[in-house]
Amino acid sequence: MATPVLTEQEINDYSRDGYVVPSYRLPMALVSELQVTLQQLIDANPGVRPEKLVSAHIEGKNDDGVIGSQRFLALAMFPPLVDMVSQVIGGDIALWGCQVFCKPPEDGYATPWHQDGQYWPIRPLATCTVWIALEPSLKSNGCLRVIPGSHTAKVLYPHLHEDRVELTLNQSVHTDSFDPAAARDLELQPGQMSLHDVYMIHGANANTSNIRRTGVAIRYMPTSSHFDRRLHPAKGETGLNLNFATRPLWLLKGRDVCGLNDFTIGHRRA
Ligand SMILES: O=C(O)CCC(=O)C(=O)O
Repeated sequence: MATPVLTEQEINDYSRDGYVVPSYRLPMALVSELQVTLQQLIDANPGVRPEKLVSAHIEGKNDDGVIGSQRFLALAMFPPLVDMVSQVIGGDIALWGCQVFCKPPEDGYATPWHQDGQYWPIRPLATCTVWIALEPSLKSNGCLRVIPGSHTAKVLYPHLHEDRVELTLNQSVHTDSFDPAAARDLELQPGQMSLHDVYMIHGANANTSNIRRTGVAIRYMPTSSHFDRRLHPAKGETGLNLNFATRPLWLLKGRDVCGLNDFTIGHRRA
């Protein structure tokens, strides 16, 4: 049997803290290829803020308004990533999302404190996000920040709608619900990654440095959950252009345990 990607300790850390930075890194040759793809993605989408490159894994113009690339789909299917995810959410896995969060130097948008589950149509709510750094992600350029253990109660805390333009999304969890002083900064080098749970509170500061910061966030759910296309955020609520009705799903491992997920919708351009 192949050696598991995550160690027992890393699995335990994920379960206790709601996130983990594994010792595993992407091969540098793959990181270099992805850096080229990233620039192509940005160049192909001049009308989209680079923090909001939703569904970057869908080749061609997608229903979230972005021209994506199948190279990000290949990344999402990269066996070590799928194996890692199966170590924390089990062996029946669907890929349902991939967003590139590229924060340009000087004016990269902040990501307010939030829980991802606030605006996702997945019931019961479950997802593991793998956030992969394609560029150095540091305190100085707005790395991901997490509140360890904030996932434990498995509840969604009240979120406020923030109307500022310069945010990657417009929903923010009220600071009555957690202690911002407990935040940990996840500083990562290209090819390093973090995994986080759907309930864990996280965010990122604005990028005011002169170093661009990019992460690819890949979303995987256990197929015991239903991606319910009838549930979608009210227009304008998230600040993201999201179309869950036609979002394609890929069964990456195992079977559709709940039997309700549709793996055909949205694949017409594949
Ligand atoms: O990269 C960021 O600034 C935010 C990422 C995030 O919120 C996520 O991946 O869920």
